[in-house]
Amino acid sequence: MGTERFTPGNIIVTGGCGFIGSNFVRWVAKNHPQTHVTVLDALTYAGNVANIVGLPKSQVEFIHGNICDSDLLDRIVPGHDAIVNYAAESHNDNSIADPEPFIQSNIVGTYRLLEAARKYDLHYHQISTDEVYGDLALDDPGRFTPQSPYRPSSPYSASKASADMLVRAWHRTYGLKTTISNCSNNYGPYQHVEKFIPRQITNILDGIRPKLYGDGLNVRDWIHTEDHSSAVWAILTEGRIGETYLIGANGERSNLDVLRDILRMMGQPEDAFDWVRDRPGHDRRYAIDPTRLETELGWKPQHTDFESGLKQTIKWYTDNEGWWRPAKAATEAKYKEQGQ
Ligand code: NAD
Ligand code: TDX
Repeated sequence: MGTERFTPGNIIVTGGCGFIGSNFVRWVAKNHPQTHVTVLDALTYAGNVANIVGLPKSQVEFIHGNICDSDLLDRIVPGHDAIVNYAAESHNDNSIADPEPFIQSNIVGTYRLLEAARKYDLHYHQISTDEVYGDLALDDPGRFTPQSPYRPSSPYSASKASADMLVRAWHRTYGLKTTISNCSNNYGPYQHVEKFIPRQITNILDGIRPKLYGDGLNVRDWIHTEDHSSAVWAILTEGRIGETYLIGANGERSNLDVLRDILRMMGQPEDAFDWVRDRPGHDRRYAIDPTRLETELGWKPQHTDFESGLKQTIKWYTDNEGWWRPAKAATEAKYKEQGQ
């Protein structure tokens, strides 16, 4: 416990051009320059190579490809010592409108990566979500723990739960060196404008009223994406093989409170938003108990002041319109069709 027992030299980070994966790539490049990173990303609507530009070419290599492509995996996996799988379709609303890509990327893709890790004897870390545990009531004193039963609600969370089950089976049956992390809601720069916080910030910048689902009392447990990255590194290098670690930073807040914070910080009246149609099957509350991560691996979040993290995030979207502008109109058109 606590002592580093796996020193990754040459890792594959799938989905490394997305929001959280690219943060991990930048984090590793900065904090562990001795580790080489091969980014494998299909560049779906959510992937953007701009998220990893400027990193040293000697340390970070980009390969454009799909995790479901086993021939490609046969070509690129040998010579690496770990796969960290961030690649996934990640948006609940999209999974409700069209589940098929979620089954392919999240389940079949994980299966192909596990097989490649088995064939070439690599460590395998699966990036998962707290949503596999379903939801909690607002007045439930409990939080999710590694013992919580799987109870996914949406096609997205069911696909992530399926992937976790495959990872567990590959560990138990084939002895693959696996770890899994289930993290709560991330926020920070480079998040796609379809997600709650960036959608509302960019709506306000565009003079569109923010949109709140249902009664707005749903609770999410927010963590800054940098803290997610440091936790994944701790688990990859020091975590017990075969184990699951929950990642969270005690950041429970209702959507209504977060939206009011954003409105206030952007100089708008706190009621300057629209109530819109609720998400079908909308999970009520997520809450993570990160005790195992803190006590076994000594991990602690650095970004513990949500208001200051939110302010920095608002500033980043305000200063980086060129990054989000290309995705904005199509995202809002899709929401309009869905009545959201
Ligand atoms: P994202 O949608 O921003 O990025 C996903 C990335 O994966 C994109 O770059 C995309 O091009 C790539 N990708 C998708 N399908 C692929 C495929 N078949 N082959 C190769 N690349 C593919 O997602 P995100 O928010 O950064 O989430 C990353 C991971 O973290 C996902 O596994 C998600 O389930 C998990 N997660 C997200 C959160 C959150 O709050 N966003 C919380 C917990 C866990
Ligand atoms: O316009 C909106 N209005 C609104 O009220 C949007 C886009 C969302 N919401 C609500 C729905 C949720 O209660 O805000 C909350 C957050 O929504 P999302 O950003 O879509 O995130 P969520 O569904 O909670 O899932 C996120 O966290 C867990 C990530 O997208 C997942 O990939 C991750 O697994």
